[in-house]
Amino acid sequence: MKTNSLPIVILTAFLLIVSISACTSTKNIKAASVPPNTVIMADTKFTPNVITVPRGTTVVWQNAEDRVHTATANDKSWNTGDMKIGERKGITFDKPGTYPYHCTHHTMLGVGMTGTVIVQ
Ligand SMILES: [Cu+2]
Repeated sequence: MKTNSLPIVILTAFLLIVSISACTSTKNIKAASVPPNTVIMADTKFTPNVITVPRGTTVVWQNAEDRVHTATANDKSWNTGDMKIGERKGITFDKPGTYPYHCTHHTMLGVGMTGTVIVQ
């Protein structure tokens, strides 16, 4: 019995290692292909969490996971609305300032999925 199950254990371990390395390389490709002034929505986080841009820049939010997210100004002055996986939406910032925002679906009492746009 034990001798027969050994190849299965080895095969399972091999497949596990292959799938882990596949995940790692996918992440690397994603990070390398992110355009400038883009905030990725993944793992229920905004990445980068704080983005600094010159005035007149269009910041693009890109949802990279299968959860609906929004980027919504805390003062409600701008809002991407609901975004599904693969969607990209841009907001143009003409006035210098600090713009804290959040996802309406994953924030409670100001804690959770939050970010900041700093316009210089
Ligand atoms: Cu969200």
